[in-house]
Amino acid sequence: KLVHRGDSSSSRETTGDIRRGMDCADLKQAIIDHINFTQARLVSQATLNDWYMAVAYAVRDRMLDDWHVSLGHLRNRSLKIVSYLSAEFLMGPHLGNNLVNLGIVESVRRAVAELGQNLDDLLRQEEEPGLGNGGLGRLAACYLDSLATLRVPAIGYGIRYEFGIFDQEIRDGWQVEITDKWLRMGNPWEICRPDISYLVKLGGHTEQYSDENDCLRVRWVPGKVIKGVAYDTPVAGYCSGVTDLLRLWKSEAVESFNFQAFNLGDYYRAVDEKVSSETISKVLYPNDEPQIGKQLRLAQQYFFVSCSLQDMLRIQRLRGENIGDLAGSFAVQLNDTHPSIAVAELMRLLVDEQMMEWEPAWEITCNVMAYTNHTLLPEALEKWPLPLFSAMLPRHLEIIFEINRRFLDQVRSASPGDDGLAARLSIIDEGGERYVRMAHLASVGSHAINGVAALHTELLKETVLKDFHDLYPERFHNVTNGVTPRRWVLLSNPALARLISGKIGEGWVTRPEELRALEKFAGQPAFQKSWRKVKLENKSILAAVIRERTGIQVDPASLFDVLVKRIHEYKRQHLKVLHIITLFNRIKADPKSEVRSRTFIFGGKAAPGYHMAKLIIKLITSVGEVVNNDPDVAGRLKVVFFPDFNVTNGQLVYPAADLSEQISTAGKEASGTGNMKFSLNGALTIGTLDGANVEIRQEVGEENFFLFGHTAAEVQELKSRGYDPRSWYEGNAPLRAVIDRIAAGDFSPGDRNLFQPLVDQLLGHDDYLLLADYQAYMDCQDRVDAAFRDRDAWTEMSILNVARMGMFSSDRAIREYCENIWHAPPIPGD
Ligand code: Z2T
Repeated sequence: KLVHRGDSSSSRETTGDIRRGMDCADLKQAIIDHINFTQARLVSQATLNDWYMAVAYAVRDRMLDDWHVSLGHLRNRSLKIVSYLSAEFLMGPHLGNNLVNLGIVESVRRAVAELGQNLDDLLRQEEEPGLGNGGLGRLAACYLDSLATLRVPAIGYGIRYEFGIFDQEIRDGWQVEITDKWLRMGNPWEICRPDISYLVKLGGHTEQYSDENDCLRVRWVPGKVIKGVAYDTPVAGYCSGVTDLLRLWKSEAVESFNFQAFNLGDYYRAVDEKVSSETISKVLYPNDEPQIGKQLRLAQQYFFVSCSLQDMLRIQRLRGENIGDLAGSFAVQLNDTHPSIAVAELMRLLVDEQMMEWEPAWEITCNVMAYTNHTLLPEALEKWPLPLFSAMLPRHLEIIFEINRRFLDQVRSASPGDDGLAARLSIIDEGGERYVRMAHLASVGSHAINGVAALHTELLKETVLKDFHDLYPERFHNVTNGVTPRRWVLLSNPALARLISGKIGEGWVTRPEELRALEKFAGQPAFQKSWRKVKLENKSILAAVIRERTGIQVDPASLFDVLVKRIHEYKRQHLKVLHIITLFNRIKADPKSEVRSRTFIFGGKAAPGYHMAKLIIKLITSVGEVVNNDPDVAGRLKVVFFPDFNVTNGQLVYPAADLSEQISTAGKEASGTGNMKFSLNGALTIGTLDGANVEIRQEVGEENFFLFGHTAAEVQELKSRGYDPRSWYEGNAPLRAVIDRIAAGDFSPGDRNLFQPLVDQLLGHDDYLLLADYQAYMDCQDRVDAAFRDRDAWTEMSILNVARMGMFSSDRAIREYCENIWHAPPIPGD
């Protein structure tokens, strides 16, 4: 029960009871209370999960004081609230992160130990909320951590998927998808708020009517109404005193009105309604980049956007402010185009429901919205066929037509006669089947548009959004992505964190530019030795887990060469496979040839419908099967596919890597964020000039980065000249030997043609230029081998990498958003 603290010296209303106690005795009592009264178990009967739940609740209790104060600031009119709209939040396990950010790891560890439990065992009990596909969802999570750490009032708005990203198992070398049941044991971190709920309309038609002033207005008569209920999760900043809010919407049926009147038929219809309403937030679409135009996906997007905007209007009223001043209270960030229907929905709420005139409503909308683009891949740009769109959102289509009409009028008056330009800029794609282009809607309706790495932003301005850049150059910004050093170093690599803090103090956690102070120890033998010891220990821990999950025994002394990310042709996991087979061929040609010991670790999920990606997984496991058991290889090469790569497993993998593989075709990876996590943990990067690799290399120094491959400009040039992969194949004997071995079925005994589609793609089209980058990649890998032989020089490079990674903290990125895009100051104090 929350008790008002009767302390007149404090105007803060807090919980004021013992649930704030952080000392060991308080924590122990709190945990036991939760075993007894929340889990309803006797301590003697408690399961491991009961202990986890009890600790989680005890920790959550301790977040509430800060949370109440922070939520109070949402009503402070002088503060702007950042409203981060994202279809995905890949938060990862909460318990460990909250312990780190509250600064209570050691006290909770002791309390738990005194109760006869082991904290690490309890941490492993948590099922991670996998409410995202990959980089985009994880970025949203890192940004919430930084917003709270920087004391910026913020709400992350999204969907409470009942089933997040599938769990991956590997059977017979193939990916098998298992339903993610993360809520199975309950979720101690969320608080259901049945009183915070909104109605969301779908389908139906529109009607015109005259209001009391004889103004023509539009009414949307929906075919169906559903309800969104808020589920809140506190997000604690790192030692900042601020706890922000992640608010996820669950869809429910509206209570059937006229309850007494229903007959049996109505009852069953009501049951069907309930099921179909709850479907909306049922499952995350597991596709990362290619968009799939499914109706339910559009319903999900509209559902969470409408709830979130209605919630913002409610908060605006709570603040006692006018709806007309919305842009002074909120900065809405659209995480890619997934929430871009917000532009039309805010217009509808303002014009149809708040009865505002079009022009002021449009000004508010543009001032509130900002749009982040995360990809240049044409197949990933969202567009919705007009019939599908108008069937679900008839009013929004009218509003979009009106936005477009006014927009194109301006375009035409600025560039008279240029019909091509108007057609290219139009929100509606009219070249054949008609579509709503969501990136255009987001760009027209936002005051700021940003890419996620310097190269990406430049390419965005030159290609996908070129016409918009010509029209509105001042709207364009770059904000290079960042990752939180709290989860990705402090929590996942405590030994490294301790070593660093022992040398330079703990300031680097929030001021990572202080890591530069490590530079002067980079050449020091004693420090290098400790550095290597930490890395070796992390590799041993990973080796044990690999053994347990795959049965493969790997040598922690070997070079750990790691490629973990979603499986996609543009990310070129199969280029890495070509490298492995090349080494294998060298050994088979001469078993005594010197091939250095390496462990190749792959991880990542393939979209269930992406057959080539699934075949690449099968290729990796099949090559592993042959290489790992070959007597001539004699254990020098080990190929591991680590199943179910997710946040939890990432925390284990990044700290154990020697070499980070960032080998996408230049111009294709918008930023990458795994590249940052590796380098922050002391891995050296082998990579192309793509995404944030460019800036990482600049920061760590080109002598500390293994660069290879065609540049984005060269890729374009090659393609425009008519790229012919077969000539690259024919002109390179080792490459030919590698491809021929795959084509001959050497890795697919019993099914010679298994990998034929892959071989055909490489020799026929090779859209991602593997063959053109092959030789450069092999040569670069040979340089890696030579460098790894010199242990001290390698260690020095590793230390310098960490020392110079400060700019890739998500705190830096969030400061840039706050200053350049949101104009949102922190909460004063502290
Ligand atoms: C995604 O994770 C990314 C881009 C998308 O475009 C969709 C998803 Cl689910 C629509 C990734 C980019 O591929 C990656 O380069 C980037 O680092 C990440 O978003 C965060 O910006």
